[in-house]
Amino acid sequence: MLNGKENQIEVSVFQQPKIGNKCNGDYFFYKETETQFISVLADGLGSGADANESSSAAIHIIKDHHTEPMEKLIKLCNNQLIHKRGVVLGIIKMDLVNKTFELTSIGNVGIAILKPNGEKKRNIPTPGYLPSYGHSFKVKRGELEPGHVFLMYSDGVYERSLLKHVTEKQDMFVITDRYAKRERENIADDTTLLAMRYG
Ligand SMILES: [Mn+2]
Repeated sequence: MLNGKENQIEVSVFQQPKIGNKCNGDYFFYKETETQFISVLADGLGSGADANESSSAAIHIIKDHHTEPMEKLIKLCNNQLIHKRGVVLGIIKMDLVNKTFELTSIGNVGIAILKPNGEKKRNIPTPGYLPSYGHSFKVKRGELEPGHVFLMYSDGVYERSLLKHVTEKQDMFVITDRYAKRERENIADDTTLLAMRYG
């Protein structure tokens, strides 16, 4: 479990490999600068070391170019993965100057937004995975409001359980810790859950 308040975004992460595996095929990264916050989650198809090779390649290329626009990041990632095993991917970018966000998920990486008014909204992913050819990817954009909570998770997370119990008022650590305690014994796939609050 990782957690901490870095400047404007409070982040907590729960990650655990599939029961019986040592190596996690999910890989994530997040970073806050003065002008932006970015978080990325990649889930390599399959599990274990082969999956990890692809998901870590995807994360590293985005890490090296994290200030580039969304479309460019996806393109870089796509090029990096040609001849490798595929990944599904989620990216959330927050513009801390203009107070806007943009996000995308490709394949089954879940993203949900909890608004300060209690509304919960699941993002509809673009079907498929990377690498892919000639595809366009849906990018969702919106205004960033103080108190906005973003959840991003791999398909090892039991989404119904997560969304049923979570509220926008909880600390990020509480969200990941309670999920871990409820579901730790039922981890059927590599699992990563990131909880992030702005403001
Ligand atoms: Mn998975």
